[in-house]
Amino acid sequence: MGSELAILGGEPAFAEALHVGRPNIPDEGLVLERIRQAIDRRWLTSFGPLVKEFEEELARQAGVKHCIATCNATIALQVLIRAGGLRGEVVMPSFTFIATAHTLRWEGVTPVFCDIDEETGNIDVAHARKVITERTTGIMGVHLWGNPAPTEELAALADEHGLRLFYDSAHAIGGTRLGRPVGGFGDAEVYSFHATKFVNAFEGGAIVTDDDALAERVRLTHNYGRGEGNHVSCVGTNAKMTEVAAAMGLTSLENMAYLIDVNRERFDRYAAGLADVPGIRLRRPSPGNTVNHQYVVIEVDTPGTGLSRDDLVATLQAENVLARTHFHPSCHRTEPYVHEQAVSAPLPLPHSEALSDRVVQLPTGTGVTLDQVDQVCALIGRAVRHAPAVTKACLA
Ligand code: T4K
Repeated sequence: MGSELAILGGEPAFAEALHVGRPNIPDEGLVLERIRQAIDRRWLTSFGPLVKEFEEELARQAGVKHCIATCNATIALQVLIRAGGLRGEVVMPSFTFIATAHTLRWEGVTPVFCDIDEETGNIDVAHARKVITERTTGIMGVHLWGNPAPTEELAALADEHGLRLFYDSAHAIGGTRLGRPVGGFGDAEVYSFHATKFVNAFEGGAIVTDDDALAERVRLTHNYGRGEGNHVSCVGTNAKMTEVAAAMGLTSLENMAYLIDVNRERFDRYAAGLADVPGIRLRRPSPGNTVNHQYVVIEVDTPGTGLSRDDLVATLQAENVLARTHFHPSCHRTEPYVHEQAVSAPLPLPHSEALSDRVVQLPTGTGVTLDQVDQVCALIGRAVRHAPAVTKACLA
């Protein structure tokens, strides 16, 4: 690494981009063998043996009776919202990926945004309580960056008001709360297996639930409303997972323990490398939680660093470190919801806004070496030490 930061005129530290979200390829040989077997069987989609095996393993791992695999998590959320009978308004945290809100809107439900606890990044249950109205039919919790939400408090709130409780668990497979695995909380949870996710199926999702009746409606809804003998009993869509996706997903799932170790090693290395950088804080799982460490997230405290979050990101990107700022802006500051404040966000959401202005995601996973983690930490340290010059360069 040269001595001058690229943003100040030096050479970029990395010749090739270091991505956030580089897929983990579990065991390439086994993935290809499974795909070859699927081709040999001439059974490529529609409840094939690999999808069934993947579903069984996901349900076992979550400690629930049912799993329905889907083509992605966005469709899985839509299917669950419809099959679960959500109508009117649903309370959800604003600080999440836009898909959580859009899937409700797509199903004709109004997402009512509530604030988060900045420490955990998850829904502020006291605020959620305040935005419940007579039109509310459910709560959509999110385990942000894999850190499980306050599931006990949310269950109590949902019970008190007779609401459905679902979780968008797109980030969270492999995590636990108070010793219980993610996947078994609320009435149902939804995983994402997008290429960038901890368990990767190219694209994919799944709904896990212990509720027999809900599972049955989800199964119908994700297959055109058709059940036994192709009898159609409700409106449905095509949300099925393919065998190719399941080949990757299953192999990825089998490697989960190894992938958690890889991620944790990188997380610990970031923790050591950033410990003495003023104004930079590495986010950690909440007490009682374990996570898959797929997301390495730092917070930039500008009074401490002398550098804005966006200028730090620009500095890293100039070095070919493609740091990201998910989830900025929060959903309630995004179209179309930003123009519907009276309905979807009746109160200000200062904590969502503050956190979304401070966070940066850094590269991790099998695509990033420990040496590269050290280099990224060194670049962040150097950017902070040269904050006035970096700020000036970013203004130019
Ligand atoms: N709920 C939550 C809380 C979510 O975060 C998401 C999705 C969902 C629901 C919906 O899940 P899905 O319907 O996707 O299953 C990405 C992902 O598409 C999305 O899955 C994810 N969350 C969201 C946070 O980010 P993009 O468009 O910003 O990322 P993308 O695909 O451009 O990739 C990001 C980086 O990863 C790139 O810089 C390059 C790298 N990459 C990506 C892919 C796909 C690779 O190196 N190889 C690859 O194959 O949305």
